[in-house]
Amino acid sequence: MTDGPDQAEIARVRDLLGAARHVACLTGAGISAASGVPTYRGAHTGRTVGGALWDGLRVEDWATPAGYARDPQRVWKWYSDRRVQLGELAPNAGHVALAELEKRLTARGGAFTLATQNIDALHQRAGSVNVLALHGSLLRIRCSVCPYRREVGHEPIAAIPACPDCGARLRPDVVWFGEMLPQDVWTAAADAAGDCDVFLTAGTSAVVYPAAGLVEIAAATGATTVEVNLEPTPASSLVDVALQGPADELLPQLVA
Ligand code: BJW
Ligand code: ZN
Repeated sequence: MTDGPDQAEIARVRDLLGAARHVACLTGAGISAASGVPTYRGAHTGRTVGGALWDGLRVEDWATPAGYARDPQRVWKWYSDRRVQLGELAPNAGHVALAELEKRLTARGGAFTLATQNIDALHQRAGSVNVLALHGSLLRIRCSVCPYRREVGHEPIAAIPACPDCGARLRPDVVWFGEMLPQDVWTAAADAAGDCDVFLTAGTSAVVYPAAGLVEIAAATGATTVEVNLEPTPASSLVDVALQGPADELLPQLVA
């Protein structure tokens, strides 16, 4: 347990969530930090690596189509290693709390939409159902050229496979910088942000767009907005309630 926000603030958010008709949520790497998934930037707890520098590279340097074209084998191996590592990790209390919130809301005729920037599928493994994976999935690969895609498991894939349909190089089915988010997924997330009465953002540095714009959409359309993060972010000055602390401790308190 950390010092964290005072109990009155926690109780206020708990009441808001308890009375909401539609809760929409945006999560980022910070929610998976307690599971051992490294974050990309920002503060981090002792349990994980933060501000990730992988193999000497920053995410902005290699998570681009140009980065893959420059050194496909290195980038491919990096994704393969992460997929293997993910197989050894499990959802934490933060993921479980959001799955529980969805269950409660739907049981009383409400709605819950979870837009996540994470590619780790830990929300789904924790039991969340209405999940919008804005940046794709580590557990899917696709063709660089044609529509071919397939699910993959946690086993390493050493060599880059060729597309069975067109022969082109396969790639991770994730969204790199400069690429569009899947249109249907983005539209559903933006619609939810515009429709919800409470918008909860957790564990994101709120610097990568368009995902970071969801809280702006929610605030502009009158939702009460709540942020849970280890440190202040660009979203903190916009939200109605900013709670500082680890998501795996705060989210269970908000949903209790
Ligand atoms: C805890 C915690 C604990 C730690 N508890 N908290 C305006 C200006 C300049 C550029 C742009 C702009 N608008 C758009 C762009 C381009 C770009 C962008 O946003 N760049 C910014 C960096 C400026 N966006 C894009 O390119 C996007 N596409 C797009 O805009 O399409 C339209 C377009 C097309 C063509 C041309 C132009 C426009 C696509 C973005 C794709 C992002 N992809 C990645 C990689 C995915 C694959 C992979 O992982 O390998 O997605 S980048 C990386 O960042 C990843 C994440 O999903 C994403 C966001 O990171 P997130 O989740 O917020 O994590 P962190 O690490 O940043 O933050 C963790 C936070 O948690 C920290 O604050 C910690 O304090 C906190 N924390 N432990 C609670 N226990
Ligand atoms: Zn193909």
